[in-house]
Amino acid sequence: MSQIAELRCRTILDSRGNPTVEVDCLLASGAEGRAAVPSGASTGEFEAIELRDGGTPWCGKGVEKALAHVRGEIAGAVVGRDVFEQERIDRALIELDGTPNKGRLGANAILGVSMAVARAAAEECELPLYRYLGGPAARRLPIPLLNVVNGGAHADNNIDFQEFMLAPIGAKSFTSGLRMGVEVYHKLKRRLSEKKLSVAVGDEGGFAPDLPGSDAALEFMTEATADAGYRAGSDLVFALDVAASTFAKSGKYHLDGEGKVLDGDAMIDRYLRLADRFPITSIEDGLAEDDWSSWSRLTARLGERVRIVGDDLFVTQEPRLRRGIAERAANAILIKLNQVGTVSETLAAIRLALEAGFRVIISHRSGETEDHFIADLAVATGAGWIKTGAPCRSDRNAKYNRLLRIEEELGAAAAYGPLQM
Ligand code: 2PG
Ligand code: MG
Repeated sequence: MSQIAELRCRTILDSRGNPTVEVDCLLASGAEGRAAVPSGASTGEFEAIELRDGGTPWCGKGVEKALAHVRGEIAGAVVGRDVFEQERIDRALIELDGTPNKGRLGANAILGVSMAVARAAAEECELPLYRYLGGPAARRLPIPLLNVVNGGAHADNNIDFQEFMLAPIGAKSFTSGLRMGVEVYHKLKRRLSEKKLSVAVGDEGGFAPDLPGSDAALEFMTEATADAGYRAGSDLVFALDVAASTFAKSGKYHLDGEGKVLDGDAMIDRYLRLADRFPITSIEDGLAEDDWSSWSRLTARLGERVRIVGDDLFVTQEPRLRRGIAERAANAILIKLNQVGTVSETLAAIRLALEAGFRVIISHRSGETEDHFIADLAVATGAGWIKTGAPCRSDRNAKYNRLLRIEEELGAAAAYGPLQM
């Protein structure tokens, strides 16, 4: 009865108004699971390939080819299988695709099916997804990294760095941590308005004003934290996603907003200065995805104090993560399901990272849907950290709201934050 009977799929819209893949996995028992695939803007060069149709419909971003693969070849390989065999199903899809980057069938087609299979399996045994994926001991709610100032490829302002985040590390629970972040978010809005700066939001719900530079964004966040009655450094700390690959050209970093061109070492010096001035818990993609030697220098100089997070550097893929561990290129990894394209490979990357003592941050994409799979994934793996935008816009809050419900469900058993900070 736990056999997969049918796959259904369709185009739905993501938060940027682009089409994306949604898949339903129907079982012989009548249980079913549904999943939707997110999409990035500052996409890493080494990510699995999202198949888009090209041409004029949907401005070239249609996903009909990916959907046709789900209905055709993928259904052929998956229908009739036992839904509980996630790893074998994922392996079969990887082999069916036959390319190293899932470019033939499309990582969007493959991931939609992989996630829908996991959901259907959880439904089949009447367990919440975090319990199905994480087992009876899963009880750890993540610390949210709330992206309250948006720049880079996620906004049309002049800020070079892509994300400025608040992390309520001093909270006792996810619910109270989220509340602290929300309070600071609203105080920040007021501060920006008072200075006649824009409070229009970027792709991830954070404010996107024009500012003189990254220091100014962090100064505003420090002030807003105090306005809300909290201490920056103990109640809340800050995190950055620089997304440096988006402005790196031939070994140089072009900070157009600030009118500067820096080399890897000058970028590292800059992070040291920022970390001296502000309580920064992590710096993601501070350097470009192919600048491995600078990454190792950054980790050597700052890794004791600050988590150095590889996103575009690792693209949730084990081989790149293994290299990063060996070369001490980072000490943390950002996890995105669609960078690798299956649930099993994502879980394997998380396991490897945790074994290596890396911090693990489960992440959304800048193009999201109402799907909140990653909230359950964060609890299932006990990662202890999640980044899913500002506490604003329903595509972002779908994840935070799901975590509120999970915390309620877990009751006294719930824990907040990672086992090791
Ligand atoms: C990132 C992500 C999510 P995108 O760089 O970490 O914030 O952005 O999905 O555009 O790659
Ligand atoms: Mg990133």
